Amino acid sequence: MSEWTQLWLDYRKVCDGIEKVNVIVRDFSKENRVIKSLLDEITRGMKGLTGAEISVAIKDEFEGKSEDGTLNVAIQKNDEILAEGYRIFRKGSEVLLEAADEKGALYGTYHILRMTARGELIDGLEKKCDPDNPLRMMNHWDNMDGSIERGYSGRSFFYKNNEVIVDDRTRDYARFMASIGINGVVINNVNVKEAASYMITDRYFDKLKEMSDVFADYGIKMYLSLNFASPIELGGMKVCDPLDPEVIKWWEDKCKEVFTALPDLGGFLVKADSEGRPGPFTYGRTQADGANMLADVVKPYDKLIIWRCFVYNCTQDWRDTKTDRARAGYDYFKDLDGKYHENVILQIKNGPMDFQIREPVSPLLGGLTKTNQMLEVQIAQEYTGQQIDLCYLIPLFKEVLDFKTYCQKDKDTVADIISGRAFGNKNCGMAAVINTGNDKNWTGNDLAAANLYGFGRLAYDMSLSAEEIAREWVAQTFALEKADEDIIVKMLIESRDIYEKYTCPLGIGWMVTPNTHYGPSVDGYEYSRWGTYHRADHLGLGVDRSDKGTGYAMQYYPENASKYNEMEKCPEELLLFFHHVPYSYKLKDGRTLIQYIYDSHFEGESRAEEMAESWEKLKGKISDESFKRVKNRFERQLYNAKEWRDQVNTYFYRKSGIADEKGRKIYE
Ligand code: GCW
Repeated sequence: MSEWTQLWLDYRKVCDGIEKVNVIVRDFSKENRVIKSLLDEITRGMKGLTGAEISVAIKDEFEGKSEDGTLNVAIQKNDEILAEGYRIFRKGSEVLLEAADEKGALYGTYHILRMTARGELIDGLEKKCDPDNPLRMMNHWDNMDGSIERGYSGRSFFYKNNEVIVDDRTRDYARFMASIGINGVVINNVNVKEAASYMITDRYFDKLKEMSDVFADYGIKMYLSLNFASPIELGGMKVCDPLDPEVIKWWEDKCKEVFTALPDLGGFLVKADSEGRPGPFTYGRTQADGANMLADVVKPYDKLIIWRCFVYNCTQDWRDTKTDRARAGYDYFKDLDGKYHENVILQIKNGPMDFQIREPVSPLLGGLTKTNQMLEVQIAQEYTGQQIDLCYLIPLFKEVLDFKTYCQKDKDTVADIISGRAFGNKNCGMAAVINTGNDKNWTGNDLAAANLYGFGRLAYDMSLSAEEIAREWVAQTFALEKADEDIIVKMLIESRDIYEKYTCPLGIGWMVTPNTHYGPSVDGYEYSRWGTYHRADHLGLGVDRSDKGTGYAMQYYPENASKYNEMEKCPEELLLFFHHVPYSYKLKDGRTLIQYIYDSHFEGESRAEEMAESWEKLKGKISDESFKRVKNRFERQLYNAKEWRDQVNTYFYRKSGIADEKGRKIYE
């Protein structure tokens, strides 16, 4: 038994009637590392799924006549297809896979295996796929001591005791990523400290080169998070001012060293001036000064600087109701639009705060029109259940992508902007803070792997629906009868709504246990320095972000600003994000706000119970181990849901003194 599962690449036998699979590769070089991986994978996959004998030949034509029970797969080059895209055709026993490059061929191979697993590789098939986003990245928050910041599935499989690990698990990880179309991986935490600062020194070059080679076999570029204060910490300099010629010279020498040792490295991700990390502000410089300096230094090597926009004042005084953390990203970055160099990408979290279960879309997305933008989401579920509570996040990501920013007449959605369709740029895409660790099942909760799978598939093809993605993942992971597949798909699809209902209401966010961010603590952050308040009193709750409050709503283009600015027009799911609302305020369905809070919390908890019950129906239909792991997570989720329900209800009952109309149990 392996120490880890194969996730959706389990390749158990699901297909009858194929006895022989012949694979030939035309035009591509058989020495190419990606083609080698492709051939390994199709051999392994087809063998597993069909039980067939596999023959792989690097020649132009199949030999002999194809007999019944034979599948002939030809992989060939077609320069007319876009980079990293592919075409799949099936006619009779012949399957043709065409791609312009090796990566496209590899993605197409995984698609063939996916369809085989689902019985969809049928006669007459024609499938055309081109990637929507140029960059499709995973961000690891793994530390070199083996811990993972906001990691909920064990320790890092990249590092142990300040050493880099490269082993079979690295290769399996790369396979999983390639199978969902990921082409970039940042391997270390954005908070670069201690040993991680030395990743750009010869202490780690050899091991990192080994890792980057494994990734390259699967068409994946490795990236590193960078410590902006490296000139001080590694170079012994007094400053890291981005405009200081000696600092620039230090970076030039450093990058020469780094890219000589690690030629395939894609570039650097930088968290600067954020939550105690160093940055250009210390020297009175702008974010653009910092990003552009590094971008110019890496340009001769054709590398990227991905610069995070998660910059805000984290030493706020809760008494100050004018400062608004939600405003910060836009305030710091908007005026510099157009000043960033071509190989800089600004990486923007989906919401203006921090990966809450419900937030408006960041107004920076589309607020910037002359700057490369990349969307950052988090599948690690820091605030959305920590891979204990089920929370399938693809519906949330779809909402973000579909959001109309009104930045121009058409092609103005977030999807248009980050894919480059809106402004014709190529340095852009999507990144996810990943949810993996060295747990046997990789993601703590087996069902949390749906987010891992889903993110990659969505980043490649944004037209897929949340349900289609869920179905693909369930089918490949569990290979169940349709009715049982439906049970899991339904759970996934409903899980976000359920989680939202028993936690913080109507976009207010937070109310979590400080530091750990799991479980309720309504006032946990209310008097803290982090800028995350609900402002509840005896009359109502919510943050006034209208033009009469912090003015945040006005950061949007007028169509959205006018909607968010008025309580009556504001989408209800975001009501408390934008307004301080009386408990007696009537929602559209006639219920008062306080009644809505009670109702949603009772409903969320009871639907979580139903979800846990429906899992019981799958006993004996999936592996016992997997069944038990998920069952255990549901037990913990139910405990959590009850705590949330009761603490939130009691809190607002005590504040408002208004009883539940339905007379349910609210503790006093
Ligand atoms: O959500 C917050 C987390 C921090 C994290 C930070 C960030 C890596 O609580 O742990 O630090 O966001 O995104 O930089």
